[in-house]
Amino acid sequence: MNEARTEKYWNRTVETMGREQLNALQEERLRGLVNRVYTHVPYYRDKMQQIGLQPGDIKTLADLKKLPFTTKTDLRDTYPFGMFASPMEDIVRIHASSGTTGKQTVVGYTYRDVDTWAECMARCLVMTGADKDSRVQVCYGYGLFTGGLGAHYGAEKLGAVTIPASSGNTQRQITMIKDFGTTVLCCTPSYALYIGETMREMGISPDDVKLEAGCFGAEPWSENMRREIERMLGLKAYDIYGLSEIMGPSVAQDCQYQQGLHVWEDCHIVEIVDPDTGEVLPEGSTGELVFTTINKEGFPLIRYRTRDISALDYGVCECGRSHVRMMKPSGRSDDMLIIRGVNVFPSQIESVLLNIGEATPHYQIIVDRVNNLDIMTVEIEVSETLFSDHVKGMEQLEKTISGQIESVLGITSNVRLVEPKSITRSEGKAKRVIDKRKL
Ligand code: DLL
Repeated sequence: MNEARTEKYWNRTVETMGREQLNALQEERLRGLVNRVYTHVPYYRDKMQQIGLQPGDIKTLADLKKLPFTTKTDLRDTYPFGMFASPMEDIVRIHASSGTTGKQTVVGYTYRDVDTWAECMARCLVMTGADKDSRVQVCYGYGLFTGGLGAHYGAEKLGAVTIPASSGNTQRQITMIKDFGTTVLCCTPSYALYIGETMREMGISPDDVKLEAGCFGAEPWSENMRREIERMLGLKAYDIYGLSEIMGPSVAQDCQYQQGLHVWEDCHIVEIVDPDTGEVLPEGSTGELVFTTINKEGFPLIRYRTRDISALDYGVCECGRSHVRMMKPSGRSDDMLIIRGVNVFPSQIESVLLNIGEATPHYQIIVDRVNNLDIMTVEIEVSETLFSDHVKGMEQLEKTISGQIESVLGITSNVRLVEPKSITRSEGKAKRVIDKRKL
């Protein structure tokens, strides 16, 4: 158990560290990181050499902008382990998330990395008021997705009773919430709403359960949705942000004042850049979040372009934590969709369709939210001959496509074959996605 822990903080020394000291720590760790990747990751060494940069050129935080960006494409090019900075014998965990094509983005953690991650997650849980007497039900998916195990290790580090429920089987989730006296719920905000709704259908009111707080994230959600979840579940809803490439859940979370999400700056340097030019933007500007991981061994990243749009606030927060706050991500600068917590790139669906002879490349993805659950429908034009054929063949093809989409993305979809030329042709960029969800 962490000695520095008090009622209010998990790690007071770090969480309330003065700006000067925090920046000094970041600089020291940045220098260590640059040396580490230059020595151990040939991909980074080549990139730096190409622009004539030596590790010794990076001395202060102001030098950060000399370093090249890292993008999802870099991770794909080095798939699966090419960016690891530790030998495989020191890697103890692997996670993965979807990439823009069939290949996943693979990340690796050393034992120390898993511990650092658990520390950050424990800080997030304590920010919600949780402590070792809490009962934390983790309904994020367990597996390659970072949500389940990420929240789990943090809850265990805190010393709370950890309930590894994983996602799905909503009625059973509610029975556990009730019978086990769950006080903290960790899941996506859309699943939280669904749990709330199912609870109501089961005749269970928020007064019948002991829920106090929730760490909800992995997808964008609005303030309205926050209030709705709070009303339905009778808890205080916190926004937790993260991405597999950086750490999974716990990169940032809001405190009780909910004026932005504190980014754990002893572990990450965060910048906001212009999504088009890559230029670093002044404090307060809205742009793309870029992270440099300064406290990771296995898979450290330099200036990783998240594609998430946000802004930073370095102002003093009433909670006493000095770490910068990022505003709720307001969208993305690419076409990635998050459907039931799963990252989906339209290009992944396109590649499934192109592998199926009878489908034409004209398709549209329609996303909607029905009863608080995301529903994805894929409309695809088929050839004249197939369309005039009998219905049975069409149904069979719809099933095949839906099955293949599920095997690639891991989520179900409704597939609808439509008449040739019925999908509106575009004169510019094709509008592949219609997102009807009102967040
Ligand atoms: O979603 C990690 C996570 C798990 C975060 C559980 C929070 C809770 P990925 O699957 O790699 O990792 O997806 C990362 O999800 O770049 C954002 O676009 C989006 N995202 C994550 N958290 C939030 C949030 C996990 N609180 C991508 N608000 C990110 C808005 C979020 N978007």
